[in-house]
Amino acid sequence: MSAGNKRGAFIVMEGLDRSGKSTQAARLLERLQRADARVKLLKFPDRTTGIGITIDSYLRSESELDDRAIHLLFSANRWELASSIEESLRAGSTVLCDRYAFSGIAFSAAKGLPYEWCRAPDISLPAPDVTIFLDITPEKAKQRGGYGEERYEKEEMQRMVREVFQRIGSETSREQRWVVVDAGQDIDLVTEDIWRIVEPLVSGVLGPVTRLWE
Ligand code: FDM
Ligand code: MG
Repeated sequence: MSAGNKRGAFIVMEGLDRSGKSTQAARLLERLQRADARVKLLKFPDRTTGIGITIDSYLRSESELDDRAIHLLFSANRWELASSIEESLRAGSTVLCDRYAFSGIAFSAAKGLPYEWCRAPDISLPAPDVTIFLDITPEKAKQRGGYGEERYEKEEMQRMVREVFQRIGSETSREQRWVVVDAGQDIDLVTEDIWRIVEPLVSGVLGPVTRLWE
């Protein structure tokens, strides 16, 4: 990163299950490392923390939890890492995040919880400088070798999740950019589209870290 009062960029990748998000995040990490040594890759849920272990057990259907309780745990899992995200950004690292608060809203609202209620606990989290939404139809996602065993990996659920993601995108402010990438195209073309969005941010961004929906 160049000198001056720049901080690292906060980049979030969102999308349906099997949209290629994790593959693209890994490719982007590699490319960022070549362009700029300091980059951190995070993934939510972070299944390694105490809260994350509870979330993991729920997602694998090994335990049951009230819809609101699990929603708040997903949010708490972000809050427990929020200060370290801010510190990394201020120290000049690029932070790349595989899922964030937008998944929190999309999946819980798709289950029928009120949209505004779902958004509330994530208000004031560090806001991404850009969110890249890897858009794919649920039909096409399903063709990619089918879904795994986890809760939510069902076509009907994914269809509703996509609708909520589209609402989030339409309501995101200009400063907190939401960029849609066609994830149904050839994998290398997706990688190139993502790089075009991220490359201008590699040298860091000016101004303080903003907060979600404030
Ligand atoms: N998920 C993820 C939620 O329901 N809420 C959240 O806040 C987050 C971050 O967890 F089905 C869902 C989305 C997905 C599942 O995600 C696990 P990964 O990316 O497949 O591990
Ligand atoms: Mg998954």
